[in-house]
Amino acid sequence: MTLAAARALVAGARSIAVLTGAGISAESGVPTFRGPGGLWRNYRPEELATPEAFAADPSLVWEWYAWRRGLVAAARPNPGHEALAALERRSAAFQLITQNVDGLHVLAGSRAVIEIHGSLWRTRCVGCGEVRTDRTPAPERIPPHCPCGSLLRPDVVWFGEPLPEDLLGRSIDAVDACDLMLVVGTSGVVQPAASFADAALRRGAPVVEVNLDPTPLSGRATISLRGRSAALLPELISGGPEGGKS
Ligand code: BJW
Ligand code: ZN
Repeated sequence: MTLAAARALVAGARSIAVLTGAGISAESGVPTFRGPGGLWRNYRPEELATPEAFAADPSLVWEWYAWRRGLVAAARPNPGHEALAALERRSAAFQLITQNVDGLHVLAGSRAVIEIHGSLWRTRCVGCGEVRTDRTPAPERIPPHCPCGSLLRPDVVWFGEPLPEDLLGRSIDAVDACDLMLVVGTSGVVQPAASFADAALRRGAPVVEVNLDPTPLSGRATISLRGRSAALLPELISGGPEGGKS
């Protein structure tokens, strides 16, 4: 019943904004941050994803990122990523905003993707600021250095750091323009992404949440679907031109 109502919202939407989090990649074998499997060598992600942790022990933080790069390099997009790529192809206006740094949405064929927390596959020099693509599963030396002699860091957004202004602005524009928002696989506790759904709801746009577990958004979302995104997203988008066959 709720799934049917959510499918009708998706089928009738003209402008869709989607926010994804780690849960959508969980079924590709990429660990989430919070909950089971989120720990690495007994560290909580919150202890590692900070500028302070990097300043104190860049090798430790790089070893965590090298481990994650190895997992993601072996991972493939799952039917959840693929369903969102298919939804984009048949939508008049569509913007995917992801908090994930794994690049799996692009690999699945999504084009309108904003990676608001950066990418595992880029480094940034803390000295000269040069940003480079680096697709090696692990840096040759840990911690890696720039030719200018300074340390390289992952080009991601850590706690206490601002999100890139242009990406945040484009994300807010998409949320402000949408007539439907999907929120998939995020615990909804990390700002500013955690506020996007409320901005859509305040304007009267319906918000459909897809998550294994309840989140702070669940009580406010127009429809909150409980289950695995790799199973629910293909169901949710079926009924349109690409999904009508099932
Ligand atoms: C499934 C599933 C399946 C599982 N199917 N579902 C206002 C109020 C309070 C605090 C703040 C505030 N504004 C800013 C802050 C501070 C801070 C913050 O939000 N703190 C809170 C935690 C309290 N925010 C920041 O610091 C941000 N910066 C900022 O706002 O700057 C302002 C500023 C301006 C000017 C100068 C200086 C500063 C930056 C936040 C950066 C977050 N970075 C990380 C690391 C990125 C790099 C990396 O990946 O290593 O981003 S932390 C981590 O959390 C990562 C994620 O993108 C992010 C969100 O996690 P996500 O995706 O929700 O994952 P999980 O694990 O939490 O949840 C998974 C969900 O999936 C669960 O719900 C499961 O149930 C579900 N699930 N399997 C469906 N199969
Ligand atoms: Zn440099």
